[in-house]
Amino acid sequence: MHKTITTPVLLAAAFSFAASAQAAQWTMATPYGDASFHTKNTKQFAEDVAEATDGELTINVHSGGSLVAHGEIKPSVRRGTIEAGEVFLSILSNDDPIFEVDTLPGVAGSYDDAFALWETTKPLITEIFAVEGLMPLYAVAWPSQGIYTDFELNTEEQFEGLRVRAPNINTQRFVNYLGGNPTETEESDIPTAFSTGRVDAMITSTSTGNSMTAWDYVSHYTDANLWLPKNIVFINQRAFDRLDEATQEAVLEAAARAEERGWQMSRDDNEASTQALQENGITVAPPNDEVATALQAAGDRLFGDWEERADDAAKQVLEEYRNQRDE
Ligand code: PCA
Repeated sequence: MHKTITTPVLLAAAFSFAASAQAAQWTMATPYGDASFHTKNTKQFAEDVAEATDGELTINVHSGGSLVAHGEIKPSVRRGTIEAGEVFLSILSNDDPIFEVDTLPGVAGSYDDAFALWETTKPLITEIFAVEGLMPLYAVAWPSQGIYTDFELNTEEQFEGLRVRAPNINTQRFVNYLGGNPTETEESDIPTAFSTGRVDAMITSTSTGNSMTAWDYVSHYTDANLWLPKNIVFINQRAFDRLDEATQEAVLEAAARAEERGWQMSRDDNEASTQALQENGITVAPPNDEVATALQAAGDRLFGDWEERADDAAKQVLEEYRNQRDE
């Protein structure tokens, strides 16, 4: 008799032990390698969450596109195959033109402006993600984008037929307008693209030039300050809802810290990477007048394109950002 009463109690106690021992495990994918400051920041975020929750939530970060290819990360998080992901925000431009507003020339050319653009676009981006059951956690800018070549870039004609690696569709359009031949290539495939002769040049940041050892295949970096595109980190809403309140709070808090830390890391990495490029023999210089004029003309066309594609909500947000910036 005694036994039949105590057993269920003991079982319940054992079960609750088992439940807390079975802490949540999330899988997260990012296309960027371990040498990228973005990945370092994201891994720190995962560590912060594990620490703050005492291991109740562990996030396993798979970097370098090793688990899920870049284009599959958002669909995988949406389906819940993985719980979290990081992508280059502007690769989502086919879903909505608001996602590529940070790869347009003349919109935000400094870290302060880029951050203000993020703050202004965040509510709309969050809304669009929510429709798919996704929740953005934070976004961090790359340093501004420039042009890597294996010659000194000083005339407009040099763009003619130049095979340029670009990280998204918008940058490909830009290359087209300059007269070049764009190829979309993942960051991790950059060395192969050069070594197999598929590309002669690339558009990316000092950071990616540094982490991909650009000096192995190019000699010049034209610091054109085209735009400061962002990575976005997001999670599956259902996975988040399954966490208890304290764990949810810990995730949001760690995300806020990751965002703040990440923007500073970007600034610092830009400086360190510029130095690394130079130390490894790359000539870093701003565009001359002729090249700057050509970039401006291509940029104007790119912007015109975007305005045709963008819906009223996206245009309105851009307007809001501009009004704030120009105040
Ligand atoms: N590095 C990434 C995105 C932008 C950047 O600076 C890349 O080139 O793929």
